[in-house]
Amino acid sequence: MKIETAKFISARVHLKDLPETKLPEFAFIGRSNVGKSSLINYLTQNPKLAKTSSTPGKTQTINHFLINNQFYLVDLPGYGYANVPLNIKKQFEKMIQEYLLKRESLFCLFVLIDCRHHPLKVDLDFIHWAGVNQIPFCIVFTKSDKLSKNQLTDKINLYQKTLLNTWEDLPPIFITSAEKKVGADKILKFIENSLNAIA
Ligand SMILES: Nc1nc2c(ncn2[C@@H]2O[C@H](COP(=O)(O)OP(=O)(O)O)[C@@H](O)[C@H]2O)c(=O)[nH]1
Ligand SMILES: [Mg+2]
Repeated sequence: MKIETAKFISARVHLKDLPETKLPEFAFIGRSNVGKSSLINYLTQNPKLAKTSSTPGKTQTINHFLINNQFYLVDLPGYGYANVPLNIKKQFEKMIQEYLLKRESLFCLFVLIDCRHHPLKVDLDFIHWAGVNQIPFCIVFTKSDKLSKNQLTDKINLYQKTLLNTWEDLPPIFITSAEKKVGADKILKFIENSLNAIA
């Protein structure tokens, strides 16, 4: 799929304030700093679309980007902050859960995982929550440029093995580097196939 247009539409906190739409949404979630905004920019070939930052916790709203007037990419706040007061953390969790559980136009969630990490409890817990709540999701490993090919294979095998301890099937898995421009083609193909399936 070719990205013709990518437009920032809104940054909102409450479900009721999100754009009214029948267009399908593909949302991005993961720990703060995992590379959500960078991936959205890479996918849309627009380095300034979503704000990226080396300081965790930059995106504190649900950000909608309209692509080709056909679907939305949605940048969600990160979960699993280290240095955020508990009440703020709870507020974020509520916002994310409300969106994921109630947004009717959500078609698929991309759960981003930094490929350098061993499976982390906060990610596994989130994946478990998504699975139990039947939220359709894919796993996207980010920052693949940070590992050698062998290291990457080992990490992903370990992750799959860990997930198979709990789940019978694995979700679709993508490997990406926004830095070295790896993996957008497969994600865009997945989105294209999804749109064709709905149409
Ligand atoms: N090496 C490398 N760094 C990345 C990659 N993607 C993002 N980053 C860096 O990771 C940091 C956080 O990225 P950002 O997209 O803002 O993460 P977010 O908090 O999940 O939205 C920034 O310093 C990015 O430059 C990648 O594929 N490779
Ligand atoms: Mg971000």
